[in-house]
Amino acid sequence: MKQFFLVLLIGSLLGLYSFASLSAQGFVTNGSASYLGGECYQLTPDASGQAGTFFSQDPIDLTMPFSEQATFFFGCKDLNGADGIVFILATSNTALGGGGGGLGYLGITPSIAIEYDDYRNSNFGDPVSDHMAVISMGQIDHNMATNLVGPIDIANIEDCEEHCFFVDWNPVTNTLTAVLDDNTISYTGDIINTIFGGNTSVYYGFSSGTGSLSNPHRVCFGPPELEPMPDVSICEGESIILEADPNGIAWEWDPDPTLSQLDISDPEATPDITTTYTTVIEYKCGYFLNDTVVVTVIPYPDAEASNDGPKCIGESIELAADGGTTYQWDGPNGFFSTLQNPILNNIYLDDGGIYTVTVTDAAGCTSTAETLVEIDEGPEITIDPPPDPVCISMDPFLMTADPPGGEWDGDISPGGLFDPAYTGEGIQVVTYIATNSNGCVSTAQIEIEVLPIPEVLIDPPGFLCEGSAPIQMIGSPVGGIWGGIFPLMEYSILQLQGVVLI
Ligand SMILES: [Ca+2]
Ligand SMILES: [Ca+2]
Ligand SMILES: [Ca+2]
Repeated sequence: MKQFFLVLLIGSLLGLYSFASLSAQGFVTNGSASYLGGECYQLTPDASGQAGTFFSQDPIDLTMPFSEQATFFFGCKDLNGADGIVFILATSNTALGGGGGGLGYLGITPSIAIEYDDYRNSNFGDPVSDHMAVISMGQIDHNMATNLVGPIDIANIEDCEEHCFFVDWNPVTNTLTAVLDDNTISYTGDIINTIFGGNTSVYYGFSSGTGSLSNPHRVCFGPPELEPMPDVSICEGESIILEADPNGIAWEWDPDPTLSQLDISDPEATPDITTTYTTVIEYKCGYFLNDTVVVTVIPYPDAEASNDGPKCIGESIELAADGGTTYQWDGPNGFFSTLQNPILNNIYLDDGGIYTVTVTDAAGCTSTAETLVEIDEGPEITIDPPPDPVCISMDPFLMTADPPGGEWDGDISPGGLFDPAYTGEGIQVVTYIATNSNGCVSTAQIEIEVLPIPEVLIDPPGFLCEGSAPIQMIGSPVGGIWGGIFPLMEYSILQLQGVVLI
Protein backbone atom coordinates (compact mmCIF):
# COMPACT_ATOMS: atom_id res chain seq x y z
CA MET A 1 0.00 0.00 0.00
CA LYS A 2 1.34 3.40 -0.75
CA GLN A 3 0.07 6.85 -0.50
CA PHE A 4 1.37 9.92 -2.12
CA PHE A 5 1.39 13.36 -0.77
CA LEU A 6 3.45 16.28 -1.70
CA VAL A 7 5.04 18.64 0.71
CA LEU A 8 6.20 21.82 -0.88
CA LEU A 9 9.71 22.93 -0.76
CA ILE A 10 9.38 26.61 -0.20
CA GLY A 11 7.02 27.31 2.64
CA SER A 12 7.37 31.07 2.45
CA LEU A 13 6.33 31.11 -1.17
CA LEU A 14 3.57 28.62 -0.68
CA GLY A 15 2.08 30.57 2.12
CA LEU A 16 0.88 33.08 -0.44
CA TYR A 17 -1.20 30.81 -2.62
CA SER A 18 -3.03 27.61 -2.69
CA PHE A 19 -0.91 25.20 -4.65
CA ALA A 20 -2.06 23.16 -7.58
CA SER A 21 0.44 20.80 -9.15
CA LEU A 22 0.31 20.59 -12.87
CA SER A 23 2.69 17.69 -13.03
CA ALA A 24 -0.14 15.29 -13.76
CA GLN A 25 -0.67 17.18 -16.98
CA GLY A 26 0.80 15.71 -20.11
CA PHE A 27 3.67 17.35 -21.93
CA VAL A 28 4.58 17.83 -25.55
CA THR A 29 8.11 16.72 -26.40
CA ASN A 30 10.17 18.30 -29.14
CA GLY A 31 13.57 17.60 -30.69
CA SER A 32 15.74 15.26 -28.66
CA ALA A 33 13.32 15.27 -25.72
CA SER A 34 11.52 12.06 -24.85
CA TYR A 35 9.22 10.67 -22.22
CA LEU A 36 11.04 8.25 -19.93
CA GLY A 37 8.00 6.81 -18.19
CA GLY A 38 6.74 7.50 -14.73
CA GLU A 39 6.91 11.22 -14.34
CA CYS A 40 10.26 11.69 -16.03
CA TYR A 41 11.33 13.31 -19.29
CA GLN A 42 14.73 13.27 -20.91
CA LEU A 43 15.70 16.52 -22.60
CA THR A 44 18.86 15.23 -24.20
CA PRO A 45 20.67 11.95 -24.22
CA ASP A 46 24.36 11.99 -23.39
CA ALA A 47 25.28 12.74 -26.98
CA SER A 48 26.72 15.71 -28.81
CA GLY A 49 24.69 18.19 -30.90
CA GLN A 50 21.33 17.68 -29.17
CA ALA A 51 18.49 20.12 -28.58
CA GLY A 52 15.24 19.24 -26.89
CA THR A 53 12.25 20.85 -25.24
CA PHE A 54 9.04 19.72 -23.66
CA PHE A 55 6.10 21.98 -22.86
CA SER A 56 2.81 21.70 -21.05
CA GLN A 57 0.01 20.35 -23.18
CA ASP A 58 -2.33 23.08 -21.96
CA PRO A 59 -1.47 26.73 -21.35
CA ILE A 60 -1.42 28.37 -17.96
CA ASP A 61 -3.02 31.73 -17.19
CA LEU A 62 -0.51 34.32 -16.06
CA THR A 63 -3.21 36.21 -14.20
CA MET A 64 -3.35 33.25 -11.84
CA PRO A 65 -0.70 32.00 -9.47
CA PHE A 66 1.40 29.18 -10.80
CA SER A 67 4.01 27.00 -9.28
CA GLU A 68 5.69 23.76 -10.16
CA GLN A 69 8.45 21.64 -8.74
CA ALA A 70 10.70 19.11 -10.35
CA THR A 71 14.04 17.45 -9.98
CA PHE A 72 16.78 18.21 -12.49
CA PHE A 73 19.58 15.87 -13.44
CA PHE A 74 22.51 17.49 -15.20
CA GLY A 75 24.68 14.39 -15.65
CA CYS A 76 27.97 13.42 -14.08
CA LYS A 77 30.59 15.12 -16.26
CA ASP A 78 31.67 18.51 -14.99
CA LEU A 79 34.60 19.74 -17.06
CA ASN A 80 33.65 17.67 -20.07
CA GLY A 81 29.90 18.02 -19.68
CA ALA A 82 27.47 20.54 -21.18
CA ASP A 83 25.20 22.50 -21.41
CA GLY A 84 22.44 22.78 -18.78
CA ILE A 85 18.67 23.09 -18.34
CA VAL A 86 16.30 26.00 -18.88
CA PHE A 87 12.80 26.59 -17.52
CA ILE A 88 10.69 28.45 -20.07
CA LEU A 89 7.40 30.31 -20.30
CA ALA A 90 6.55 30.60 -23.99
CA THR A 91 3.55 31.06 -26.27
CA SER A 92 4.17 27.83 -28.21
CA ASN A 93 4.45 24.36 -26.83
CA THR A 94 6.23 23.02 -29.88
CA ALA A 95 9.04 25.55 -29.81
CA LEU A 96 12.55 24.17 -30.12
CA GLY A 97 15.65 26.32 -29.82
CA GLY A 98 19.24 25.89 -30.87
CA GLY A 99 21.46 23.31 -29.22
CA GLY A 100 24.92 23.52 -27.68
CA GLY A 101 25.43 26.84 -25.92
CA GLY A 102 21.89 27.71 -27.02
CA LEU A 103 20.62 25.25 -24.44
CA GLY A 104 17.65 24.33 -26.66
CA TYR A 105 16.27 27.76 -25.83
CA LEU A 106 18.11 30.01 -28.28
CA GLY A 107 15.55 31.56 -30.57
CA ILE A 108 12.33 30.76 -28.71
CA THR A 109 10.45 34.02 -28.55
CA PRO A 110 8.48 35.58 -27.05
CA SER A 111 9.53 33.95 -23.81
CA ILE A 112 11.01 34.37 -20.39
CA ALA A 113 13.30 31.71 -18.93
CA ILE A 114 15.37 30.62 -15.96
CA GLU A 115 18.71 29.30 -17.18
CA TYR A 116 20.96 26.81 -15.39
CA ASP A 117 24.11 26.83 -17.52
CA ASP A 118 27.03 24.51 -16.82
CA TYR A 119 29.23 25.28 -19.80
CA ARG A 120 31.05 28.55 -20.26
CA ASN A 121 30.41 30.20 -23.61
CA SER A 122 32.55 33.29 -23.34
CA ASN A 123 30.89 34.85 -26.39
CA PHE A 124 27.59 34.78 -24.45
CA GLY A 125 29.11 36.40 -21.39
CA ASP A 126 29.06 33.19 -19.40
CA PRO A 127 31.05 33.24 -16.18
CA VAL A 128 33.61 30.50 -15.55
CA SER A 129 31.39 28.91 -12.98
CA ASP A 130 28.14 27.05 -13.50
CA HIS A 131 25.56 29.77 -13.18
CA MET A 132 21.91 30.77 -13.25
CA ALA A 133 20.17 33.72 -14.83
CA VAL A 134 16.77 35.05 -15.83
CA ILE A 135 16.85 35.52 -19.60
CA SER A 136 14.22 36.27 -22.21
CA MET A 137 13.21 36.41 -25.85
CA GLY A 138 15.23 33.37 -26.82
CA GLN A 139 18.52 35.09 -26.13
CA ILE A 140 21.18 33.46 -23.99
CA ASP A 141 23.75 36.23 -24.19
CA HIS A 142 24.16 37.77 -20.76
CA ASN A 143 25.44 40.96 -22.26
CA MET A 144 22.20 41.69 -24.04
CA ALA A 145 19.25 43.64 -22.67
CA THR A 146 17.20 40.49 -22.79
CA ASN A 147 19.27 39.24 -19.84
CA LEU A 148 17.06 40.17 -16.89
CA VAL A 149 18.86 38.82 -13.80
CA GLY A 150 22.33 37.42 -13.32
CA PRO A 151 24.33 35.51 -14.25
CA ILE A 152 24.84 34.27 -10.67
CA ASP A 153 27.49 31.68 -9.90
CA ILE A 154 26.29 28.38 -8.45
CA ALA A 155 28.16 25.29 -7.32
CA ASN A 156 28.80 22.54 -9.85
CA ILE A 157 25.52 20.98 -10.92
CA GLU A 158 26.97 18.18 -13.10
CA ASP A 159 27.54 16.05 -10.02
CA CYS A 160 25.42 12.93 -10.67
CA GLU A 161 22.86 14.17 -8.13
CA GLU A 162 19.22 15.08 -8.41
CA HIS A 163 18.70 18.82 -7.94
CA CYS A 164 15.53 20.24 -6.46
CA PHE A 165 13.86 22.81 -8.67
CA PHE A 166 10.93 24.98 -7.70
CA VAL A 167 9.34 27.79 -9.68
CA ASP A 168 6.64 30.19 -8.65
CA TRP A 169 4.76 32.96 -10.46
CA ASN A 170 3.01 35.57 -8.32
CA PRO A 171 0.63 37.64 -10.53
CA VAL A 172 -0.05 40.05 -7.68
CA THR A 173 3.58 41.15 -7.32
CA ASN A 174 4.53 40.16 -10.89
CA THR A 175 7.37 38.13 -9.46
CA LEU A 176 8.82 35.03 -11.04
CA THR A 177 10.93 33.11 -8.53
CA ALA A 178 12.96 29.97 -9.06
CA VAL A 179 14.91 27.85 -6.63
CA LEU A 180 17.49 25.20 -7.42
CA ASP A 181 18.68 23.57 -4.22
CA ASP A 182 19.91 26.50 -2.13
CA ASN A 183 20.01 28.95 -5.01
CA THR A 184 17.14 31.39 -5.42
CA ILE A 185 16.69 33.81 -8.27
CA SER A 186 13.73 36.05 -8.97
CA TYR A 187 12.57 38.64 -11.42
CA THR A 188 9.84 41.17 -10.90
CA GLY A 189 8.32 42.84 -13.92
CA ASP A 190 5.22 43.20 -16.05
CA ILE A 191 5.87 39.95 -17.86
CA ILE A 192 2.41 39.79 -19.43
CA ASN A 193 2.84 43.07 -21.22
CA THR A 194 6.60 43.50 -21.67
CA ILE A 195 7.33 39.90 -22.69
CA PHE A 196 4.09 38.52 -24.03
CA GLY A 197 2.45 41.70 -25.38
CA GLY A 198 -0.60 41.33 -23.16
CA ASN A 199 -1.06 37.64 -23.85
CA THR A 200 -1.80 35.89 -20.55
CA SER A 201 -1.95 32.38 -21.96
CA VAL A 202 1.45 30.72 -22.08
CA TYR A 203 2.94 27.25 -21.92
CA TYR A 204 5.60 26.29 -19.45
CA GLY A 205 8.35 23.88 -20.27
CA PHE A 206 12.01 22.96 -20.18
CA SER A 207 14.86 22.82 -22.63
CA SER A 208 18.40 21.58 -22.91
CA GLY A 209 21.12 21.26 -25.46
CA THR A 210 24.52 19.72 -25.98
CA GLY A 211 27.34 20.78 -28.26
CA SER A 212 30.59 18.93 -28.73
CA LEU A 213 30.42 18.16 -25.03
CA SER A 214 27.37 16.53 -23.54
CA ASN A 215 25.59 15.22 -20.52
CA PRO A 216 22.24 13.49 -20.16
CA HIS A 217 19.60 15.99 -19.04
CA ARG A 218 16.50 14.84 -17.24
CA VAL A 219 13.51 16.44 -15.55
CA CYS A 220 11.24 14.48 -13.23
CA PHE A 221 8.10 15.45 -11.38
CA GLY A 222 6.81 14.17 -8.09
CA PRO A 223 8.54 11.85 -5.71
CA PRO A 224 10.72 9.01 -6.85
CA GLU A 225 8.95 5.74 -7.42
CA LEU A 226 8.55 3.96 -4.14
CA GLU A 227 10.44 0.74 -3.63
CA PRO A 228 7.65 -0.83 -1.62
CA MET A 229 8.23 -3.26 1.19
CA PRO A 230 6.86 -6.70 0.39
CA ASP A 231 4.77 -8.21 3.14
CA VAL A 232 6.65 -10.85 5.08
CA SER A 233 6.02 -13.74 7.43
CA ILE A 234 7.96 -14.79 10.47
CA CYS A 235 7.64 -17.58 12.95
CA GLU A 236 6.37 -16.85 16.40
CA GLY A 237 9.20 -15.57 18.56
CA GLU A 238 11.37 -14.46 15.68
CA SER A 239 12.23 -10.95 14.63
CA ILE A 240 12.80 -9.41 11.23
CA ILE A 241 14.60 -6.42 9.81
CA LEU A 242 12.12 -4.23 7.94
CA GLU A 243 13.52 -2.58 4.84
CA ALA A 244 11.75 0.60 3.85
CA ASP A 245 12.76 2.33 0.63
CA PRO A 246 16.49 3.05 1.08
CA ASN A 247 16.30 5.86 -1.47
CA GLY A 248 14.72 8.10 1.13
CA ILE A 249 16.66 10.51 3.28
CA ALA A 250 14.58 10.11 6.44
CA TRP A 251 12.03 7.65 7.79
CA GLU A 252 9.46 7.96 10.51
CA TRP A 253 7.63 4.83 11.61
CA ASP A 254 4.36 4.91 13.42
CA PRO A 255 5.19 4.25 17.04
CA ASP A 256 5.12 0.58 17.91
CA PRO A 257 6.77 -1.01 20.92
CA THR A 258 7.83 -3.97 18.78
CA LEU A 259 10.06 -1.78 16.61
CA SER A 260 13.68 -1.31 17.60
CA GLN A 261 13.90 2.23 16.29
CA LEU A 262 11.48 4.63 14.63
CA ASP A 263 13.76 6.90 12.60
CA ILE A 264 15.74 4.52 10.41
CA SER A 265 14.92 2.71 7.19
CA ASP A 266 15.54 -0.73 8.62
CA PRO A 267 14.32 -1.18 12.18
CA GLU A 268 14.04 -4.62 13.70
CA ALA A 269 10.47 -5.75 14.30
CA THR A 270 9.61 -8.38 16.89
CA PRO A 271 5.84 -8.69 16.80
CA ASP A 272 4.00 -11.27 18.85
CA ILE A 273 1.04 -11.16 16.52
CA THR A 274 0.53 -10.23 12.90
CA THR A 275 1.22 -6.52 12.70
CA THR A 276 1.02 -3.78 10.09
CA TYR A 277 3.82 -1.23 10.28
CA THR A 278 3.64 2.14 8.57
CA THR A 279 6.44 4.54 7.78
CA VAL A 280 6.61 7.96 6.18
CA ILE A 281 9.62 8.21 3.92
CA GLU A 282 11.09 11.57 3.12
CA TYR A 283 12.90 11.97 -0.17
CA LYS A 284 15.12 14.65 -1.48
CA CYS A 285 13.35 17.81 -2.69
CA GLY A 286 10.70 17.56 0.01
CA TYR A 287 8.75 14.57 -1.22
CA PHE A 288 7.15 12.16 1.17
CA LEU A 289 5.69 8.73 0.60
CA ASN A 290 3.92 6.32 2.90
CA ASP A 291 4.69 2.65 2.93
CA THR A 292 3.29 -0.17 4.97
CA VAL A 293 4.37 -3.71 5.56
CA VAL A 294 2.37 -6.51 7.08
CA VAL A 295 4.44 -8.88 9.17
CA THR A 296 2.46 -12.06 9.54
CA VAL A 297 3.37 -14.01 12.64
CA ILE A 298 2.96 -17.72 12.10
CA PRO A 299 2.30 -19.59 15.35
CA TYR A 300 4.49 -22.45 16.38
CA PRO A 301 3.40 -25.79 14.96
CA ASP A 302 1.50 -27.82 17.51
CA ALA A 303 4.14 -30.51 17.93
CA GLU A 304 3.12 -33.88 19.36
CA ALA A 305 5.24 -36.87 20.29
CA SER A 306 4.29 -40.25 21.70
CA ASN A 307 5.32 -43.90 21.62
CA ASP A 308 3.57 -47.24 21.92
CA GLY A 309 5.57 -48.36 24.94
CA PRO A 310 6.32 -49.48 27.46
CA LYS A 311 7.80 -52.46 25.65
CA CYS A 312 9.81 -55.44 26.79
CA ILE A 313 13.47 -55.95 26.07
CA GLY A 314 13.96 -57.33 22.56
CA GLU A 315 10.69 -55.99 21.23
CA SER A 316 10.12 -53.10 18.81
CA ILE A 317 8.81 -49.70 19.77
CA GLU A 318 7.28 -47.10 17.49
CA LEU A 319 7.75 -43.38 18.00
CA ALA A 320 4.99 -41.14 16.66
CA ALA A 321 5.03 -37.42 15.88
CA ASP A 322 2.47 -35.02 14.48
CA GLY A 323 1.83 -31.35 13.84
CA GLY A 324 4.20 -30.54 10.99
CA THR A 325 5.40 -31.47 7.56
CA THR A 326 8.91 -32.63 8.42
CA TYR A 327 10.29 -34.24 11.52
CA GLN A 328 13.63 -34.86 13.17
CA TRP A 329 14.06 -37.21 16.09
CA ASP A 330 16.91 -37.36 18.56
CA GLY A 331 17.22 -39.74 21.45
CA PRO A 332 19.40 -41.93 23.65
CA ASN A 333 22.31 -43.88 22.16
CA GLY A 334 22.73 -41.25 19.45
CA PHE A 335 19.34 -42.07 17.98
CA PHE A 336 18.48 -39.91 14.97
CA SER A 337 15.69 -40.16 12.44
CA THR A 338 13.87 -37.93 10.00
CA LEU A 339 10.88 -40.26 9.76
CA GLN A 340 7.64 -39.06 11.21
CA ASN A 341 7.07 -42.39 12.99
CA PRO A 342 10.38 -44.26 13.30
CA ILE A 343 10.56 -47.79 14.74
CA LEU A 344 13.25 -49.03 17.10
CA ASN A 345 13.84 -52.75 16.82
CA ASN A 346 15.25 -55.22 19.35
CA ILE A 347 15.27 -52.66 22.10
CA TYR A 348 17.34 -52.93 25.22
CA LEU A 349 17.37 -51.04 28.48
CA ASP A 350 19.70 -48.31 27.22
CA ASP A 351 17.25 -47.46 24.45
CA GLY A 352 14.95 -46.11 27.11
CA GLY A 353 14.78 -42.41 27.92
CA ILE A 354 13.53 -39.16 26.47
CA TYR A 355 13.16 -38.84 22.70
CA THR A 356 12.79 -35.33 21.27
CA VAL A 357 11.19 -34.54 17.93
CA THR A 358 11.61 -31.22 16.13
CA VAL A 359 8.50 -30.55 14.07
CA THR A 360 8.68 -28.15 11.13
CA ASP A 361 5.57 -26.85 9.42
CA ALA A 362 5.07 -25.75 5.82
CA ALA A 363 6.12 -22.21 6.69
CA GLY A 364 9.41 -23.47 8.15
CA CYS A 365 8.39 -22.74 11.72
CA THR A 366 9.51 -25.31 14.25
CA SER A 367 8.72 -26.52 17.70
CA THR A 368 9.70 -29.57 19.70
CA ALA A 369 7.97 -32.25 21.71
CA GLU A 370 9.25 -35.06 23.90
CA THR A 371 8.18 -38.56 24.70
CA LEU A 372 9.55 -40.88 27.37
CA VAL A 373 10.34 -44.37 26.09
CA GLU A 374 10.12 -46.95 28.84
CA ILE A 375 11.78 -50.34 28.44
CA ASP A 376 10.25 -52.95 30.75
CA GLU A 377 12.82 -55.48 31.88
CA GLY A 378 10.15 -57.72 33.38
CA PRO A 379 9.30 -58.37 37.04
CA GLU A 380 12.01 -58.65 39.65
CA ILE A 381 11.90 -62.18 41.06
CA THR A 382 12.74 -63.31 44.59
CA ILE A 383 12.69 -67.07 45.17
CA ASP A 384 12.00 -68.03 48.74
CA PRO A 385 14.72 -70.42 50.00
CA PRO A 386 13.82 -74.10 50.20
CA PRO A 387 14.04 -76.06 53.51
CA ASP A 388 17.59 -76.60 54.69
CA PRO A 389 18.76 -79.24 54.38
CA VAL A 390 16.73 -81.03 51.78
CA CYS A 391 16.94 -84.77 52.39
CA ILE A 392 15.95 -87.24 49.84
CA SER A 393 13.64 -88.75 52.36
CA MET A 394 11.70 -85.57 52.86
CA ASP A 395 8.11 -85.20 51.84
CA PRO A 396 7.52 -83.05 48.73
CA PHE A 397 7.48 -79.35 49.58
CA LEU A 398 6.15 -76.26 47.78
CA MET A 399 8.61 -73.72 46.42
CA THR A 400 7.38 -70.12 46.50
CA ALA A 401 8.61 -66.93 44.85
CA ASP A 402 7.73 -63.27 44.49
CA PRO A 403 5.86 -62.15 42.49
CA PRO A 404 3.52 -65.07 42.92
CA GLY A 405 1.61 -66.61 40.08
CA GLY A 406 4.59 -67.59 37.96
CA GLU A 407 5.50 -71.00 36.66
CA TRP A 408 8.28 -73.35 37.66
CA ASP A 409 10.43 -75.24 35.28
CA GLY A 410 12.90 -78.09 35.79
CA ASP A 411 12.44 -81.12 38.03
CA ILE A 412 9.60 -79.42 39.79
CA SER A 413 5.89 -79.19 39.12
CA PRO A 414 4.71 -76.05 37.29
CA GLY A 415 3.02 -75.08 40.52
CA GLY A 416 6.30 -75.39 42.47
CA LEU A 417 5.98 -78.76 44.21
CA PHE A 418 9.49 -80.19 44.67
CA ASP A 419 9.79 -83.87 45.44
CA PRO A 420 13.27 -84.86 46.64
CA ALA A 421 12.43 -88.50 46.26
CA TYR A 422 11.60 -87.88 42.62
CA THR A 423 14.60 -85.72 41.76
CA GLY A 424 17.05 -87.91 43.61
CA GLU A 425 20.17 -86.75 45.37
CA GLY A 426 22.43 -84.05 44.00
CA ILE A 427 22.13 -80.44 42.94
CA GLN A 428 18.86 -79.68 41.20
CA VAL A 429 18.38 -76.47 39.27
CA VAL A 430 14.84 -75.13 39.09
CA THR A 431 13.62 -72.07 37.25
CA TYR A 432 10.88 -69.62 38.11
CA ILE A 433 9.20 -67.73 35.26
CA ALA A 434 7.08 -64.65 35.98
CA THR A 435 5.19 -62.28 33.68
CA ASN A 436 4.15 -58.73 34.60
CA SER A 437 1.19 -56.66 33.54
CA ASN A 438 3.05 -55.44 30.40
CA GLY A 439 3.54 -59.04 29.38
CA CYS A 440 7.27 -58.84 29.99
CA VAL A 441 8.84 -62.05 31.27
CA SER A 442 11.63 -62.59 33.79
CA THR A 443 13.24 -65.82 34.99
CA ALA A 444 15.22 -66.74 38.07
CA GLN A 445 16.95 -69.96 39.09
CA ILE A 446 17.88 -71.61 42.32
CA GLU A 447 19.89 -74.69 43.14
CA ILE A 448 18.44 -77.22 45.54
CA GLU A 449 20.86 -79.80 46.90
CA VAL A 450 19.12 -83.02 47.74
CA LEU A 451 21.05 -84.88 50.39
CA PRO A 452 21.07 -88.67 50.74
CA ILE A 453 20.09 -90.48 54.00
CA PRO A 454 23.33 -91.15 55.85
CA GLU A 455 24.34 -94.76 56.74
CA VAL A 456 25.08 -94.71 60.52
CA LEU A 457 27.78 -97.02 61.86
CA ILE A 458 28.96 -97.37 65.43
CA ASP A 459 32.41 -98.63 66.06
CA PRO A 460 31.91 -101.60 68.46
CA PRO A 461 33.34 -100.71 71.89
CA GLY A 462 34.28 -104.28 72.65
CA PHE A 463 33.72 -105.82 76.02
CA LEU A 464 33.72 -103.63 79.04
CA CYS A 465 34.09 -104.70 82.63
CA GLU A 466 32.14 -103.28 85.43
CA GLY A 467 34.04 -100.39 86.79
CA SER A 468 36.00 -99.85 83.69
CA ALA A 469 36.90 -96.31 82.83
CA PRO A 470 34.50 -94.44 80.46
CA ILE A 471 35.15 -94.90 76.83
CA GLN A 472 34.47 -92.67 73.83
CA MET A 473 31.98 -94.12 71.47
CA ILE A 474 32.63 -93.42 67.82
CA GLY A 475 29.95 -93.26 65.20
CA SER A 476 29.96 -92.26 61.57
CA PRO A 477 29.30 -90.02 59.88
CA VAL A 478 30.66 -87.72 62.49
CA GLY A 479 28.49 -84.97 63.91
CA GLY A 480 25.63 -87.19 64.88
CA ILE A 481 23.79 -87.01 68.14
CA TRP A 482 23.87 -89.80 70.56
CA GLY A 483 20.91 -90.91 72.55
CA GLY A 484 19.43 -93.90 74.19
CA ILE A 485 17.81 -95.47 77.28
CA PHE A 486 19.88 -96.66 80.12
CA PRO A 487 18.05 -99.42 82.07
CA LEU A 488 20.65 -100.81 84.55
CA MET A 489 19.80 -104.41 83.87
CA GLU A 490 20.34 -104.49 80.19
CA TYR A 491 24.08 -104.01 79.90
CA SER A 492 24.60 -106.44 77.12
CA ILE A 493 21.89 -104.90 75.08
CA LEU A 494 23.18 -101.46 75.84
CA GLN A 495 26.61 -102.47 74.85
CA LEU A 496 25.33 -103.57 71.53
CA GLN A 497 23.65 -100.19 71.14
CA GLY A 498 26.99 -98.49 71.71
CA VAL A 499 25.97 -96.69 74.89
CA VAL A 500 28.69 -95.62 77.22
CA LEU A 501 28.06 -96.69 80.74
CA ILE A 502 29.56 -94.80 83.55
CA1 LIG B 1 30.35 21.67 -17.69
CA1 LIG C 1 26.77 28.27 -21.57
CA1 LIG D 1 29.85 22.35 -13.92
